[in-house]
Formats: sequence, structure tokens, C-alpha cells
Amino acid sequence: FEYITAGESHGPRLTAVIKSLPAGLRVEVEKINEQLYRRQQGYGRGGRMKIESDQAIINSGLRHKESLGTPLSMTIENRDWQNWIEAMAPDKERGAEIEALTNPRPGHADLPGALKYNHRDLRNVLERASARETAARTAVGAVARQFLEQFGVEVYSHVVQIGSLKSETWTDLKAKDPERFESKEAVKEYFSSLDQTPLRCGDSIKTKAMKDLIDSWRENGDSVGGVFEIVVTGLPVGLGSHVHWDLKLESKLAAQLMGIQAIKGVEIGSGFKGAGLPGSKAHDEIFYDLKQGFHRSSNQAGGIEGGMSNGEELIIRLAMKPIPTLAQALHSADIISKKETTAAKERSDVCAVPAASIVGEAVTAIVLAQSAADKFGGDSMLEIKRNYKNY
Ligand code: EPS
Repeated sequence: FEYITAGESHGPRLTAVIKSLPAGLRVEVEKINEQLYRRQQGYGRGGRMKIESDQAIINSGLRHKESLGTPLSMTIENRDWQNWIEAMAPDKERGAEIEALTNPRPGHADLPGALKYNHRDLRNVLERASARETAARTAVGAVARQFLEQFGVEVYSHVVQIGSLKSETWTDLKAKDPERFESKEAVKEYFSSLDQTPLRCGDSIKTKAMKDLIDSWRENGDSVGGVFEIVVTGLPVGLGSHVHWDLKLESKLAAQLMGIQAIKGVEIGSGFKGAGLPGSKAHDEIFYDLKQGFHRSSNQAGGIEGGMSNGEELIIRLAMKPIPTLAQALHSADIISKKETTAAKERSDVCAVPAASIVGEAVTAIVLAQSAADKFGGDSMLEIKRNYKNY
């Protein structure tokens, strides 16, 4: 599951290549497109999502819907490219009419990117920094999900904060009504139902207030951030390892999840809140019975102990900053003249937290597929499944 993505936001298309994939994995392109569709939804998204209708085209690595074990490459066309053929032409000289963007947006990659790469047009930075790239990662994640499904692993998410408004976390919801989520089906039903909601938040009353907040901040030319949670069920014990810091499941998850555009914080289990508890209340006591094997009555660890999955649900919270492109532009300084100016106003989303939660699911699925492939190794699905069963 080693992979790479390429593509500019307004270039012809995005590309993703998964270098290593076991042979014999059934991959449905419809399931990839379903994830791409989910990423495009959510209240508060901007004009670009009205133009795009993301679909993956598989160019290599599959034959008759089964992986060959060869690099799987995919492309997603940018429909908006039609409006940028001259401005973003990869193979034509720059026309005199193409204006350079020189007023950097605070919070975006514009200024550090221009200084680092010696660019005199901020578009050379923002085109790749744009969260448009997350469509490619979502497609890779959709392949990883199809791998994980074979082992009964499900990756879910919900939004638990928009701007300053919070709703109940997964731990709160389960504590309030423990019986409600006893079956796998009930968990799946809760998370699946969120795809029909505007913000992927399970509380309809809070959702109304969150939508009002998005509307009122939008009216002020502002943008809105938030927090979402990833919940993974069905994980076996022992993904990741305690033996070295870079092998820990937490470090792998944090590294890749922090690599999602606009993510500024990651918390696992009780996270920052847990730091304030006495040790006697911060850990999950161990029980054993024949039916369940080893199990816990709480999940403060968020499913990871010593850098390894412990068989409980994986619970991760991610903080997304408000998107830095603002209609009410902030103070800036021109990169060429150095004169006072206001930041560039590219078309943008007012709130993309629900979309980010889908990207979070995808990236989590990628890390877990990588870790499962490390643990259960093998060139073919048959071999991996045999190793899993023996373990
Ligand atoms: C995005 C496409 C982009 C932005 C957004 C995410 O399209 P455009 O720049 O043409 O409007 O809508 O990215 C940002 C807000 C950002 O600051 O990077 C997408 O496909 O998700």
C-alpha cells in the first residue's frame, strides 16, 4: 500500500499510484466512486464542488476487477481544467495575459512555499497545496477499505464540532446509551445514516445550530473549522509495534493524518482530557471470559496500547482549522513590491469539515491496510488470509 499522488488543483487531472498491492484483491471502481462522492458533500462547500463530479479511472493494476499485484494507477479528471487550459498549461509558454498572484493568504502555503521554492507567482504553490489533492488520497483509501473489509474492519467518522459548537463524541454517545451500540449492525447503521445529513453530525438539533453558524460566519466573509472523529471497528490485536518509535501505530496514524490539508491537531482516545485524570482513572482495566477473551469496560486508550492495536475500537479526533481563503481578506504583504495589501480571494469552501472527515477515513484505512500488510505479509490475498487465520 505504498502510494504516491500527483496533480495540480486546476491541472488536467489527479493521479494516484499504489505501488504495492497484494494480488487477488477484488476492487470495485463503484466503491471508489462512492467514496469520491462522499468527499464532495457537506454543507458549506464552495463553487468548485458544483463543477466537479469525481470519478476514478483505473489505468493499471487490475484485470477483471482483481488486483494483479502490479502498481495500481488511477486518474481523476478535473472538469475545471477546461477553464484553466491557458493559465495552467503544462506544455505551453506563459502568455502575457496570465497575471501573477502576489498577495499571500495567511494560513495557506502561499508565502512559505514561494520563499522556499523561489516562486514569483503564488499559483505555483497553491495549486498543489490545495485540498483538491485529497480526492486522490480518498481514491487510494477506497482501495485500502476494500482490503480491510475482507478482514471485517470498518472505518467510520462523524463530525463532533463546527466552529465553537460541539456535539457528543463517540465515547459520550456510548456512555449515554450503552445498549444502543452493542451490535455491529447498530454501529454501522448510526454512521451510515450520517451520509444523509448535511454535516455528518449525529445530533440533528445541533446540526441546525451548526448550519446557522456556517451561514452567519459566511455572511461576515469568514470560514469555519471544526473537529471530527474516526472510529474503527473489527481491528485485530497487534497492528503496529512497541519495539521502535517509528513502528508504533500511533506514530503512523498521526503522521499521515496530520498530512491532510488544514489538520492542526490529532488526539487518540481520551487524548488531552486524559492527561488531566489520575492514573487510576485514565486506563482501561483488563477482564477475561471465554466468550469475549480479553476485554475492557472502557476505552480511554482509543484502541492503542504500547503502539499496538489492542482489539478495542480505534478512536481518533482531528482538529481542522478554518480554511484560510477568506472573502473578508486578511492583511498581507505583496511578495514582489513588499507593499501592504490584502490576501488573495480565491473561490473557496466556507466549511469543509464533513469532507475532511471522509479524507480522514481514507487516510486511516491506508495506514491500517499498510500495518495489516506488514503484520500478515504476503504477495497474494490467499497468503495474507492464511496468515491472518493462523494468527
Ligand atoms: C477542493 C478544491 C478546491 C477548493 C478546496 C478543495 O477548488 P478551487 O480552488 O477550484 O475552489 O475548493 O481547497 C481549498 C479550499 C484550499 O484552500 O485548498 C476539493 O476538491 O476538495
